[in-house]
Amino acid sequence: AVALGAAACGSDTDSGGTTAGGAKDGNYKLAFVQGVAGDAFYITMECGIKEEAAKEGATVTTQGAQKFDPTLQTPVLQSVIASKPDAILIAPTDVSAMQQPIAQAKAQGIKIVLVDTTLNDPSVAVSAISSDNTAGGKAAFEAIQKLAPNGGKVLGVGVQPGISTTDARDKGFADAAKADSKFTYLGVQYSQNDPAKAASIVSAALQKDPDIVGIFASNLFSAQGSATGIRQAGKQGKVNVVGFDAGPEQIKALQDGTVQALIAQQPGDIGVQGVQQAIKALKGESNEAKIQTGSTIITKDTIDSAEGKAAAYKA
Ligand code: T6T
Repeated sequence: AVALGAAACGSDTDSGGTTAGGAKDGNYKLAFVQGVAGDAFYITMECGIKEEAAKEGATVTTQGAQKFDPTLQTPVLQSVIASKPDAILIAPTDVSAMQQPIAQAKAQGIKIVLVDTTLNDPSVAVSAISSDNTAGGKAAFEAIQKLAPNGGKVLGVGVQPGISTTDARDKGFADAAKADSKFTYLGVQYSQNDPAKAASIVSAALQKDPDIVGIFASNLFSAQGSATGIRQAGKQGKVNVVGFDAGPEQIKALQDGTVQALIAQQPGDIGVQGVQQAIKALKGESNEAKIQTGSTIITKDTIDSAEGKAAAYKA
């Protein structure tokens, strides 16, 4: 029972509910609410969720709004609540705006697991699972330090304030850049998760400061657009670009030398652990309130290694 538009996970991870005799503890109904639809990061996470759910005899439905926006995610969540799942795995699109809508799900007796992003008060959830995003931002700066040992101007291309993950990455990068006197931190500009906006931010910044040595783009769409901006400015290989995530376009930009390093998260693992925590809560077992998953830096040198290939997201 593969739904239209279902993620192509590379193995049979369909958990369409055909659990004849396989369900262990009651055919749990899980719902996954993505930060946004059509994002390779959440698609890869969905693969991990389905894989683990299938092992448990649980069913999964996946929904995401067309934009990374709490005003669009809220009605998606409300319709998911109305479908009465046992647990919801959700990537909240804003640390404060999604607090109340998620509390409403909890009030209906639904177990909540936060995957990827979190809330100002994550206690509404049984578990919150994410990458170490502050460390990821710092690692991005360290990659630029290696690529541009003489220092210079560096720019951040973020998404929008209020997203726990990208805010932490931007801060990790900014703090590390400010701590190295060889570098001048030019601040962060926000793409609103729109690659075209990220491209124009980069073009304009390179016109204003043609001597920029490094750019850190803190998520997939910002990084994709930053690469476009670099190409438009004819600066491939002249400015060091480090992007978070490892979507298909990003891998291409790394291969063709527009981007120098990617910090790949482990969305599949976040999904697997999210399901495990949801099932534990449903069985009345104890939860891990906070789980941090790993990341891998991919460069041109490691892109074709087994590790590099495994780190690439599923489209
Ligand atoms: O970087 C991921 C995710 O971790 C972040 O919260 C939002 O953007 C992505 O989904 C990539 O587009």
